[in-house]
Amino acid sequence: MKDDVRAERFFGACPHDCPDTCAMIYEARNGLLTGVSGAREHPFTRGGLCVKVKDFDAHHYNPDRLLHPLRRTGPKGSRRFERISWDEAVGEIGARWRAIIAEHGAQAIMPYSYLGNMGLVQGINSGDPFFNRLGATVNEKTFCASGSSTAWLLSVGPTGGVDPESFVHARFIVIWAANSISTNLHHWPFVLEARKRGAKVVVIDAHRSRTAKAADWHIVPRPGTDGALAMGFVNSIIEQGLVDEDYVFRHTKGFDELKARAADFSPEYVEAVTGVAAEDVRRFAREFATIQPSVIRLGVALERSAGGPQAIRAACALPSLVGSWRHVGGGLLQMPIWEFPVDWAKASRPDWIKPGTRVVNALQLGAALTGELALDPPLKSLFVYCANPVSQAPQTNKIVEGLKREDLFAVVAEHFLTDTAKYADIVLPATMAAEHEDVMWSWGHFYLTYNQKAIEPRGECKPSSEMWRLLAREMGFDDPVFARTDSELCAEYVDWASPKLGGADFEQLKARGFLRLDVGGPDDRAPHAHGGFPTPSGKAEFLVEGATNFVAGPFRMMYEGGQAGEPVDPLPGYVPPRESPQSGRAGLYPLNIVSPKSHGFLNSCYANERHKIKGQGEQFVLINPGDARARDIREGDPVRVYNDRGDFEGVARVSEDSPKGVIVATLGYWRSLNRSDGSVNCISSDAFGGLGHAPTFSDNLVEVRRVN
Ligand SMILES: Nc1nc2c(c(=O)[nH]1)N[C@H]1C(S)=C(S)[C@@H](COP(=O)(O)OP(=O)(O)OC[C@H]3O[C@@H](n4cnc5c(=O)[nH]c(N)nc54)[C@H](O)[C@@H]3O)O[C@H]1N2
Ligand SMILES: Nc1nc2c(c(=O)[nH]1)N[C@H]1C(S)=C(S)[C@@H](COP(=O)(O)OP(=O)(O)OC[C@H]3O[C@@H](n4cnc5c(=O)[nH]c(N)nc54)[C@H](O)[C@@H]3O)O[C@H]1N2
Ligand SMILES: [Mo]
Repeated sequence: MKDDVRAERFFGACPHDCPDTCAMIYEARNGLLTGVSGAREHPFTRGGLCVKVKDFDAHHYNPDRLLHPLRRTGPKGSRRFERISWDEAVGEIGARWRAIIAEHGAQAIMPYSYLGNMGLVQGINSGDPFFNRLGATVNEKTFCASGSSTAWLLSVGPTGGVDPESFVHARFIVIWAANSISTNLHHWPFVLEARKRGAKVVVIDAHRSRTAKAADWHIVPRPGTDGALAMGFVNSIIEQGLVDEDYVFRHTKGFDELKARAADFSPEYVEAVTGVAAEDVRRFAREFATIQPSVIRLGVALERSAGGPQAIRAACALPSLVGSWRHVGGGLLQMPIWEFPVDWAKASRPDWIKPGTRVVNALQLGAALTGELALDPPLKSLFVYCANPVSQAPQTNKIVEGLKREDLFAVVAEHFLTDTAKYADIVLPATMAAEHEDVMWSWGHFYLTYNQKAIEPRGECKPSSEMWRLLAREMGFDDPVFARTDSELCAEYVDWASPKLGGADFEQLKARGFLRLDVGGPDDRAPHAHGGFPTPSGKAEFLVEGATNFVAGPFRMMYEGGQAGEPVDPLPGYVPPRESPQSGRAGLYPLNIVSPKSHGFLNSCYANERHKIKGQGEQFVLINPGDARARDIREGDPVRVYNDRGDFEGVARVSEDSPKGVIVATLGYWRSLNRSDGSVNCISSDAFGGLGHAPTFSDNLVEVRRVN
């Protein structure tokens, strides 16, 4: 590379599924990406990048990247492929699909996508217009924050809640089932700033995470028992006379009913269920009520058990009970997405879904592919993009069994030959973020972020948008949306007329790289100081009447219908885990497993890069010394974790960080790179948690053995 070529700078936006959505700067010379840094002037991400993307430029040049379309030549999963052209790939997909449609109808085809890329134009929903136009089965996506969102909408409505930047004004900060230092890194400085100003930081977590270690107080409930804990807080706030009666009277609905329900949750009962000392339940209630402003950051992990979403409803009641919302920095933070002026109707075209089109949930991919769901017509083709189900979805052995079906035509668009892509019939090479244009919303702050194309794609990689254009032409779709450029789509998928944009337009976003939504400033914004909740009653609803279960979440606009239908408990409460030491399975599988995010990976991204694996360490299994001793397991021993759904191997880390009866193995590792052909989702159940078809990743029993 010549030194005399001046570096060009471009606006970048981290495309990953992370609340932080960092504003970045790409540096390019001679058409090559030569550097990536954080944009210093961004008020939330402030120029910092995490360990995962700090060498994002090198990620683009990873020698293992897929650079050409591939066609399978060996048995499924054998990794034997031949290089083909895009014309051949698209032609073959078209031919196979036309045959499938003629024989079984278009619903025999299903897309499967998730947040490998969060961009509006290149990400999770980018294929919706194409697949809805095709008439394919609708893929319901409830991996993440869906149960949480259903609970949120029932409790407080689609409000952005407390600005994460307003946390500096809080005096009592509760981080509930989130490991911020690993998963929401750019929020942590706001928490530390609050602490410098005198705030107390409480972490409620089933194990001693990095964030729990850094907290002033770590409260440790048994996995999936948070509903009882939250109801115990409600009980104790009421018992100790700490209710803000004026706020409750003016701005909430159903206090008397909530009080009656909470009467069953004495601190002593809560101690028996959750393992949290009765005195700690009382103390938390007292401090949360009296040290104002108090605020709760609801982690996604709180939803991952049978009672998760009901626990979130109970937690949502707390700030209203004690009037935290009155203050700047007081209340609840779930996800700011509810304020984003994204035009989902344009981005996803739910109006193109023909009435009666079936919906298959992503968590049940294995059951759908193996025939367990008895789908008619059966799935004959699967198109995976921005997702890696063999690593990330539950019951992965069932998924692998389904992907091996000779009569399934599978296409995977990817950066790498992942544990999923290796089973594809056709592999399509996708661009990385510096190689395409996009606009990002965020689920962790109030900024819209622009991602400029900085370099030409490597090899024959194509952006998702171009892939849909080619497939639309192949299938004969002539709607104008399939002829738009990426810039046009970026402009079209944002609702620029929304008051949240305060008159800004796409040109302004392009000129600055990011735009703050017009939701009030973090130093004076108290969104519900005077109530005004966007619920049917206009109040925070402890009691909801006549509601049925529904799937919410950021992607609810991608289709209409497919509602789950069963009645919702009018009140928050405690639903015990499906799999707990009290359940029948415990005789065979006595340990609860929690499988949170890895510090060094982003879901399964980067888990194939040697230097990232080195930083993160190999798949470990955190086990309490007592549980380890009982199984003759010592630090560093290879161990096998198993139940009737499958197994995986890891290395034992014996530590009090895991409470007795709980093991922790973090998520993301590729099973093909692990000690055995297994990873943590081999053991997880595909059952839904309570509301919103939430996953149950924290609701699984296992046993652990030393591998000799
Ligand atoms: N480094 C990194 N950052 C990420 C990701 C990543 O893979 N790696 N993924 C991104 C994504 S997609 C998401 S959704 C977010 C998720 O971010 P978080 O919400 O932080 O989720 P997790 O890290 O899965 O789990 C957080 C904590 O919840 C605890 N926990 C699990 N079950 C329970 C329970 O039943 N009760 C209680 N009280 N605690 C429980 C775990 O012990 C864990 O320490 O992170 C995002 N950021
Ligand atoms: N046990 C357990 N399982 C879990 C969780 C848990 O906590 N525990 N968490 C769940 C949660 S919260 C989530 S969000 C899901 C995440 O599930 P997924 O979204 O399936 O996870 P990723 O590993 O991020 O997979 C994204 C894939 O998309 C690819 N990709 C990235 N960008 C692009 C692009 O532009 N185009 C294309 N075609 N591909 C791209 C990446 O290379 C990667 O292989 O996992 C869930 N699974
Ligand atoms: Mo997630």
